[in-house]
Formats: sequence, structure tokens, C-alpha cells
Amino acid sequence: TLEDADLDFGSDLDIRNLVDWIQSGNKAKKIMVLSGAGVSVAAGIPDFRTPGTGLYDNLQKYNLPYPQAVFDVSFYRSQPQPFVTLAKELWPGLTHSPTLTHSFLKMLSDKGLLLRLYSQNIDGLEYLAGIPDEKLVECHGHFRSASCIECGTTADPESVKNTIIKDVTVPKCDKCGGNVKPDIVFFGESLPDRFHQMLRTDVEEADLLLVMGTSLQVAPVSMIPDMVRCEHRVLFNREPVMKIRTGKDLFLPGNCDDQVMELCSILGWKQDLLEENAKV
Ligand code: CNA
Repeated sequence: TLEDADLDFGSDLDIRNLVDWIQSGNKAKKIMVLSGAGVSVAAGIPDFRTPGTGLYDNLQKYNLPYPQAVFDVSFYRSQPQPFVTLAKELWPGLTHSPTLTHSFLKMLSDKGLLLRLYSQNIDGLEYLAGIPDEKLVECHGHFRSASCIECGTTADPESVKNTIIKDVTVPKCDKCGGNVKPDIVFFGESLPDRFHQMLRTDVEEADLLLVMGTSLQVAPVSMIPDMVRCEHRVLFNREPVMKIRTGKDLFLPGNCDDQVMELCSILGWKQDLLEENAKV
């Protein structure tokens, strides 16, 4: 943990405080990051809750009883087609590339400064950006494996992918005939064991928390900012979604890519960031 003397940020924190913290090398060495849909908006993937452009405002064609139904297990049991149609559109790796923010997180990892990235996203862009598995916790699962929602039997991921993106039909379980879905976490399902295992120690160890592009509306991930022991938290978001404590927390408003670019310019990392992003 950090000594008080290391934490002399004053009450008017700005991006230079964050620069100093990262640059001085002895302050933030175990950076924990909590990311959400906002970090992928610049890749062309809409978030959920931004009014107008967010997915929840654009699901009319599916005739859902309520927007979250598309990610609800009981709804998927009886009416799987809306999710299947949406999953075809969202399937990772087909059309979207990692953003500057993803590349920045990869750089943090390469520089040995990233303790862990907790991503709520299911777009696989962290993976494509090259962030190592051990540094990543995909809190809400991923599309790389699939299983039956009734009996839990694992299904062949390639055949599930083909059924969804080519036939746009519901993959069925070989064993019990139940509906199969990619292993992304729906409402009503538990988070992966890895999430709970890693979180227990990471909240103790982290010496800085970056919260990026999430509305902090989905539990239990939304509780992470209150669980970390570190003194300072930095929010990169278009809106102030968490309490910003004077002298402790920093809010960098607007698009996270713009703030990341500004941060990297001051850190002298800008060229590396652009090169890193050009690779992916
Ligand atoms: P959300 O509730 O839609 O919130 C997104 C947040 O990001 C909002 O507070 C926005 O103001 C903010 N935001 C939007 N664009 C930017 C930007 N360019 N820079 C900075 N901030 C921005 O999404 P959450 O991630 O908080 O909700 C959790 C759900 C959304 C997770 O379970 C995800 O699986 C799910 N989701 C994922 C994706 C994806 O994988 N890309 C897309 C849409 C939803």
C-alpha cells in the first residue's frame, strides 16, 4: 500500500496528477482497470445506455417486453431468436478493431503497470489488442465458448458460431435439446469463478483504479470502486457516474480515447500508442 507522503495530490486534481503518478514509477505500479461498453464505442459498437445511440434505445425491431430481456436467461429459454439475431451483429472479431483505449491498456500491461483489467465487455477487443489472458478478467464472459442453458453441457464453439452467424438460428444442445448460448453472462446468471477469485486479492493489492466507459449500473461489478483499498480512483467517462471525492479522485470527462491521447501525449507515449494501435 502507499504511504500518505506519496499521495500529495492536493484537492484540485487534474490529468497531470495522473501523469505524475504513472511516470514517477514508484507510485502506481499495480493499476487496476474497470472498463465498460464506453471504451468500445469508438470502435463502432454502441453501448447500452447512452440515450439515442445506445443499444437499449434501438431494439424496437425485436419487439421485446423490456430491453434487458434480450440478455435474460428465462427469456432466452422461451424466445431465443432476438438474442441470436443480435449476437450475429455483435459477434467479436468480424468487423471491429481495438480502440486507442484498448491499446493504452495493452501498453500499461507491457510496461508492467497493469495489475488486472476487469472488462464488462463481450466484444473481445481486449483479447484482440493483445492483453495477456492472465491480466484480463472478462467479468461478463465471452463468445469463445458456449454451453446449454439447461444442462450446462459444453457445445462446440465453431458450430455454435456457424449456427448463429450463418444460419441465424438457435444452437441446440446435443444432449438435452436445450438452447445453447455463447458463454456470455446473462441477467440471472453468475459471473465466472475467475472474477470472484481474482477480485478478492486484486482489490487489496491495487494501488490505483481506472474506471473507464461504464455506467456502473450492473452489479456486482458496479461495487468494485467501493471495494478497492487504493486511495485514488480515476474516472474516464462522458458522465460522472461515481462520487468524485475531493483530493482523492479524478474525473476525466468526455471520450476516453481523447483523454487517453492527452494522457499519453504528456507521458511521452503518444507515438508508441499510435504504433500499438496501428498493429491491431
Ligand atoms: P453502459 O451502461 O451502456 O454504459 C456505458 C457508459 O460509457 C456510459 O456511462 C456512457 O456515458 C459512457 N461512454 C459512452 N461512450 C463513451 C466514450 N467514448 N468514452 C467514455 N465514456 C463513454 O455500459 P456498461 O458497460 O456500464 O454496462 C455493462 C454491460 C454493457 C456489460 O454487461 C456489457 O456486456 C454490456 N455491453 C457491452 C458492449 C461491448 O462489449 N462492447 C456493448 C454494449 C453493452
